[in-house]
Amino acid sequence: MTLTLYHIPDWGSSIIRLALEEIGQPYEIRLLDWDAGDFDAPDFRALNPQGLIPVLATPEGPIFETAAILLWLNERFGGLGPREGEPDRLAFLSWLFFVANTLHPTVLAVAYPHRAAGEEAAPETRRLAFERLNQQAAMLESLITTKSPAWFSSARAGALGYYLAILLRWVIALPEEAYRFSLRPFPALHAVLAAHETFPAARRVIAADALGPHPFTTPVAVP
Ligand SMILES: N[C@@H](CCC(=O)N[C@@H](CS)C(=O)NCC(=O)O)C(=O)O
Repeated sequence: MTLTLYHIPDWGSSIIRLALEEIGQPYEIRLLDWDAGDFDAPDFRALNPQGLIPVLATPEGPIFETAAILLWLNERFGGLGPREGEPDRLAFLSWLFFVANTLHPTVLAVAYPHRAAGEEAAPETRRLAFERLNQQAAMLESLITTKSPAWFSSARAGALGYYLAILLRWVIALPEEAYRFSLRPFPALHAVLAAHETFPAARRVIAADALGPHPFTTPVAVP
């Protein structure tokens, strides 16, 4: 089966690259160049009308949206979380969609507040989004400490860990120091992300995408 990931290192497609390495499924990388207009090219828009990555081309057709791709990979190949009929499936689905529908937009509002509300409202939008991000991280901290889910743990890699690893690295390394997200108040989440840095599949993506030595816990700030 040929799987092709439309990709730019350290963009959202790195989440899918981590998942593909984790399940051990061969894949090809199609590198895109945003400045060259690749995202507006008709053949790319035919795959995802939004003109966004990640997109995964599969023998069944293209699939876009991070959570949809993670879920499809898990249904098809396993290894990223509980599948239909397996224990704790409902909690896994709930938290995966919490990250996709709630935390992901919050991260984007912290990183790019002007997109959500225009330049004038950007400072207040960012301040409120930063508060929400910390509340949402507290929910994940509580999930780990009270439920110890096997699919979101230091013991094994999973869809949720890799999804969060890339999202949170963007805001930990935010150029604006006042709104840099810190893992310090969230030791259990820190431990899960630290473990995800060490898994062999992650090490391969960290090298291939040049993400740096401790990319999920202490990413280097992009100037
Ligand atoms: N909800 C989408 C968000 C995807 C997204 O925002 N992708 C960004 C990169 S991380 C992108 O392609 N941006 C290109 C642009 O804004 O032109 C998903 O989860 O797949």
